[in-house]
Amino acid sequence: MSTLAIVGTQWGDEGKGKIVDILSERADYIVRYQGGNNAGHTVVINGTKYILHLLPSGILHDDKRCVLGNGMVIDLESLWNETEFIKRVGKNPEGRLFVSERAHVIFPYHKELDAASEKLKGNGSIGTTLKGIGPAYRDKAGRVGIRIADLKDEVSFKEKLRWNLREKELTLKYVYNYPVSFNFDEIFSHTMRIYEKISQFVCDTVSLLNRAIDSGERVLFEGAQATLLDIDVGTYPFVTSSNSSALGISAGAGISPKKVEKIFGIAKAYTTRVGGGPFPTELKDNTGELLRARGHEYGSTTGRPRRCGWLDLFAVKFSKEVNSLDGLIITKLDVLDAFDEIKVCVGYELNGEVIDRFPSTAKELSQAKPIYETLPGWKRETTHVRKWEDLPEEAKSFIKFIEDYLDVPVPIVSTGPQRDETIVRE
Ligand code: 2SA
Ligand code: MG
Repeated sequence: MSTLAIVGTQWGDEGKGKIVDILSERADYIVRYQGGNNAGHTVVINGTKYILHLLPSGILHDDKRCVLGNGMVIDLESLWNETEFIKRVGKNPEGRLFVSERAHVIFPYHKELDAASEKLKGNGSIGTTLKGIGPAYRDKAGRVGIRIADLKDEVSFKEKLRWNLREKELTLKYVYNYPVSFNFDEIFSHTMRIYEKISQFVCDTVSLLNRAIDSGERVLFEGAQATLLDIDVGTYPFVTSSNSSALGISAGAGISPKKVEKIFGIAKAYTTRVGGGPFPTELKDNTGELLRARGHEYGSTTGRPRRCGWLDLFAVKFSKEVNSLDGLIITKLDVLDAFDEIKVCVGYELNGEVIDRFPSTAKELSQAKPIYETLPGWKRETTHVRKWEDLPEEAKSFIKFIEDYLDVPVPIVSTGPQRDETIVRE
């Protein structure tokens, strides 16, 4: 058996796209198991930037098979657009893209509900990507969702769609005071038109993956969003609506937890968050601005500026615990090249006391005061460094500090967006 998972350990945008792209070399299958087109995975190949929202980052390798698992919520139009996009850049998805017929479909009413719910929450809004993710998962849990497999049977699909349109119109009007009327014929025929285009990719990915793993093929699971955005262990309610830590792999890919062999986390050398919710190490000053500017920290799906702050190792330690990490990959080390000194959060104080566990509630987390260690900066460019030995001493000490604090090895350090701007330690 040879399975490996990559998960974010912060609030997303840790650089999973780049790392999955590199590790895809050693995989036969690359699998997404949760979320939908709220993700924005950036891969840079020979200077060209590709942003993927739905397709696994492995799709840019010609010979790799890619799976959208049963745990995902899929906007069919976005899927079709993305397959067309990769065709335009010379990649053929045919015969190597597999979309679970058990995955749920995102409909226009999910996006309307997302917007209506955010509007009603006002200042307390979550800051979602407005892609309809939460409402689609809500329908799944409420057992009224429409799955891709439902589109095979037009009669029953019509019935389910009719019921949903009615329910959503009533909800939007009476709960949210946000009246919208949906055109059944338009939504039905549009969905069927797109379904016909993507139906060639639809199959039973649960059997496919179990058989692939059982026969020794190498499977790489690509987490989207991150552990602190996980619906169960993240900073609820400021989370996404899926298990975006390693906890979601088994359910979202339809495989036993016994089949996930190794789990690597990814952390940026600092921290970012996009959307609302507590963020103890956030910097609303020039240092935060500098991190944003140097790290190009803008949402790759929505373009929103990301909130920036120092590396919160106390939070990453919680992610290490939850995911039982075998290693932690550090990305965007080069963003710190410009700083005289670098702060790292090693604990929190809550109500005047040092706490020994990561808070369970957003309220506690918003009151937590970070405890920092200050490390010397290196003030030298690391982007072109390819070998561990060639890193400045201070940069090596920074990485070693992370390893010691978390008691986990850092096998890979990324110093730029390009494939080769990567240090793989022996
Ligand atoms: P949603 O849309 O229901 O999943 O939003 C719920 C929360 O989850 C956050 N979220 C994300 N955080 C970081 N990166 C994400 N992907 C895009 C990117 C986001 C973008 O790569 O930059 O472009 O804005 C992502 N997707 C969801 C979201 O901000 C909410 O806090
Ligand atoms: Mg992203």
